[in-house]
Formats: sequence, structure tokens, C-alpha cells
Amino acid sequence: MHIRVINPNTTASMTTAIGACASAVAGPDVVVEAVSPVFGPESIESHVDEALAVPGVLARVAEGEEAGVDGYVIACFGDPGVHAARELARGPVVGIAEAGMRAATYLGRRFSVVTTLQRTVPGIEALTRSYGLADYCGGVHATEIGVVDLERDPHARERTLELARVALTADGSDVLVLGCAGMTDFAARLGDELGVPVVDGVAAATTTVVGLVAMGLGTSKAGEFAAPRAKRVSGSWADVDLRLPAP
Ligand code: 2AL
Repeated sequence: MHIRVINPNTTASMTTAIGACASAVAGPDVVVEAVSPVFGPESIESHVDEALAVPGVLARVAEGEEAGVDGYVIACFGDPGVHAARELARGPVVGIAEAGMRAATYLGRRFSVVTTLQRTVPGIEALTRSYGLADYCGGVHATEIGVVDLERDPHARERTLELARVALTADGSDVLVLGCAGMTDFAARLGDELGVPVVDGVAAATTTVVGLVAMGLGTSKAGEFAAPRAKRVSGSWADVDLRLPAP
């Protein structure tokens, strides 16, 4: 079985960490290939970031289809491009937010999410509603540590732990969901320290995809996720300029 784990941002060290996490849970007979887009932002923390990341994610799926990939994980907590990716893929496509939050519902009565920036919280809350999981979600909380700083800030894990403690108590939750793929390395220790199940969406999505492929199941092509209709696409990416601020 060949699973492609797509980190929608272009931070290579994060792609490596995500790949290691996915490989650790995938099982010995599964080839896990972690990739990031050839074009896109270094982190995804806004709707513009998400929109810019999606074309590169879709290109990685299209390429994967030619290489015979059996299933895909979209490893960013906004699940960017998941529906579009399903139109391109034969196999299952699973986002880490949906998989992480669904897994949490098997493990307790209510989950809290701890994520990166406050500005991403309403979008995550909207995902809980669109997935039908809002009743299980006690709250979504932000550390205000940006995605790339999860690796760079030596206090990132500790601050995530402190916020998680407060969140679980305030929300009355018995499960924690990590709200960013960049937190994947935090999961095991946080679980020990918090004394509740801590769900890493990368692991949850990987095991979900592996399970679906093992069941011989793929994306339905009978409706919404059929291949897109052939049409002319005009212009060139090189001519698209959003006048974004320089870093
Ligand atoms: C994420 C994530 O998982 N990867 C990324 O670049 N941004 N999510 C988030 N809430 O910041």
C-alpha cells in the first residue's frame, strides 16, 4: 500500500516530522511518502494562505494518481483542498482536522482543540459544524504561537501544555485534539502529562486512510466527487500577483 501524506505548507522540516509520525502508525506494509507543494506559503494561518496552498496540494494529488498512490492525507488542520482533492483521487482523501476530531469522539464525551493563532479559531469552529461534530467540541483555543515557531520557540510545547490544561477544565472536556500538524511531535508527552487521550490528526488521518484502503474503499465517483468536467483554463500562475506584504 502506498500512502501520500501532503503537508500543504512548504516548510520542509515540518514535512519530515509529519512523515515520521505517519510512518510510525502506518504499519510495516505501508509505504508512506511525505511531500509538500512545489509552490505555496511556508505556513497556513489565514484564508489567503489556504487558497495559495491548494493548487500545489492538488498538483501533488494529480502526480500521485499517475504514480498509483492508494490514498492521501492532507496534513493541515484547515483541511485545505480536501474536497477538490477527492475529485482528482481514486482512493480516499482524509484531512487531519476531520480525522482528529472524529477519532476524539470515539475516546470521550467532549473534546477541546488547541491550535496556533486566534485568527484560525473561527475557521476550525466552522469545520466542527460542517462535519457535524460541533456538539462534541467543548472549545477551540489558541496559543498564539505561529506554525513555524512551533519548531523554533523552545517554550512552544510547554505553552501548549499549559493552555491545554486550562482548556480541558474550562470546557469540561476529556479528550484533547492537537489543532496543527506542526504539533505532531507533542502528542505522546502531552498525553502523559495531561492524563487524557491526546489526538494527533496526522496519526488519526493516516490510520483512517490505511484502514479504508485495506477495506478496498476509495472516493465515490458517483456524485459530487466525480472527476471535474474538462474545460479551458486560461492565463498563467506567473501573472497572478496578490500584492501581499513581503516577509
Ligand atoms: C496549520 C497546520 O496544521 N499547518 C499549517 O501550516 N497551519 N494549522 C493551523 N491551525 O495553524
